[in-house]
Amino acid sequence: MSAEVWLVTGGLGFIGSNFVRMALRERPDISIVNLDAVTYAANPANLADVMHDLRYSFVKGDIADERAVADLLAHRPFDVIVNFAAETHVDRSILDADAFLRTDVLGTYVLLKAARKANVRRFLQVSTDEVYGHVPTGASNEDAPIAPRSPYAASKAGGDLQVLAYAATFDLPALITRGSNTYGPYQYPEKFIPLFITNLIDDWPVPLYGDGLQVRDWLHVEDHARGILAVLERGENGQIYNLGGDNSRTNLEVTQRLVELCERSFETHVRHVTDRPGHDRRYALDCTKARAIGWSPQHDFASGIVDTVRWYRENEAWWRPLKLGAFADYYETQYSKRGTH
Ligand code: NAD
Ligand code: TDX
Repeated sequence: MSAEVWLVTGGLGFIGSNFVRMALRERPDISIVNLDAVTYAANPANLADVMHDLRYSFVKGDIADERAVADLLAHRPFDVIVNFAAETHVDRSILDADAFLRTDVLGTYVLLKAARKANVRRFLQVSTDEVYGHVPTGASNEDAPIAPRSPYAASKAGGDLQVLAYAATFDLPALITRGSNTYGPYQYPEKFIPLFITNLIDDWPVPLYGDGLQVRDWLHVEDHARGILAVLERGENGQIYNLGGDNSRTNLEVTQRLVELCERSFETHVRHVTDRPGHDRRYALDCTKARAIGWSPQHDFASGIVDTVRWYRENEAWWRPLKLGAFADYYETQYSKRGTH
C-alpha cells in the first residue's frame, strides 16, 4: 500500500496534538497535514517536537470556510480525515455559542461535503460523551438517545447527526468516537484539571462549582488518542464508538487529590462557587464496542493524575504565557462575579 496522507483538523489543540504525535510515532508509513484555525485554544508549542518531521505539515485555516477547505482538498488528495477541530469549553458556550455553531456544526458539514467529493477512505469525527446528557444511573451505550443540555453539547450533537446522515445517505465511510472527560499534558488551562493544578501551583484559590458532587469519567489523553487510532483502523463505517476512561470520580474527590498533590490546604484554597447553569450531574459510558475492537484505557487515574501534576510543574514555560492576556480577561468574566455556593 502506498503511503497515506491524513488530514487532521484541530491538531494544535489538546487531544489533536497528542494524536498527531502518537500517529506519526506509531505509523511510520503515513504523513499528516494539520489544518487548524489557531484559535485561542491552539498552541504551536504543543507540536514543537514534530515540527521538523518531514511527514508533518501545517496549514492555517478554518474548517467552516468552504472555499479554503475545497482549495486544500483540490490541491492534495487525502486518504483519511480526522476532525478534532471544535470549540470545546462548556462555560464559554454558555457565555456565547456563536463560534460553537459555526465550527462544531457548520464546520463539520463543510468537511463532510469535501470528504465526499474527495472520496476519502475514512472520515472520523471526534465527539464527546456530553451528547448523551445527564446519565442518572447505569452507562450510555452508543444506541442511547442523545439529549445534550449545554450549547456546546448541542453543537457537537448537531455535528454527529450530520456525520451519521452522510454515512447513511451517501455511504460516506464515516465513524464517530465519543470520548469522556480527557486529562493530561498540553490541555489549555481553562478546563477543570489544568485550571485547578495551575492555580494551586500559583497559590491561588480554585473555583469548585456547586456541591462538587458531579461525576466525570476521566480518560488519559494518550488513551483517548490511541482509541481514536483504533477506531480509525478497526472500526466499522457508519458506527459510533464510546471511549471512556473507566475512572469515575466526583469533582470534589478530584479537587481533594489535586490540593494534596500540590501541597495546599482544602480549607484555604477551595472556593465553593455558584454552579454552572444546566450543569450535567453525571456522565458514564458503556465501552463494550470499543473493547471488542481491542481498545481499552491503559492509564489508571491514580497514577495518571500524579504524572499530570508533575507535567504541569515541570512545564511552567508552556502554560504560564497562556494564563495572561485574553485568558486573564476570560477568567475575570467567568469567575469574578460568581457568588458562593
Ligand atoms: P481544544 O479546545 O484543546 O482544541 C481545539 C482545536 O481546534 C484548537 O487547536 C483550535 O484552534 C482548533 N479549531 C477551533 N475552531 C476551528 C476551526 N473553525 N477550524 C479549524 N480549527 C479550529 O480541544 P480538545 O479538548 O483537544 O478537543 C478536541 C476534540 O475532542 C473536540 O472535537 C472535542 O469536542 C472533543 N472532545 C474533547 C474532550 C475533552 O475532555 N477535552 C472530551 C471528549 C471529546
Ligand atoms: O472552574 C471550574 N470548576 C468546576 O467545578 C471548571 C472549569 C469546571 N468545573 C467542573 C465542571 C464539570 O463538572 O468540573 C467538571 C469538568 O469541567 P470541564 O473541564 O469544563 O469539562 P466538562 O464540562 O465536563 O466538559 C469536558 O468533557 C467533555 C470538555 O470540556 C469537553 O470538551 C468534552 O467534550
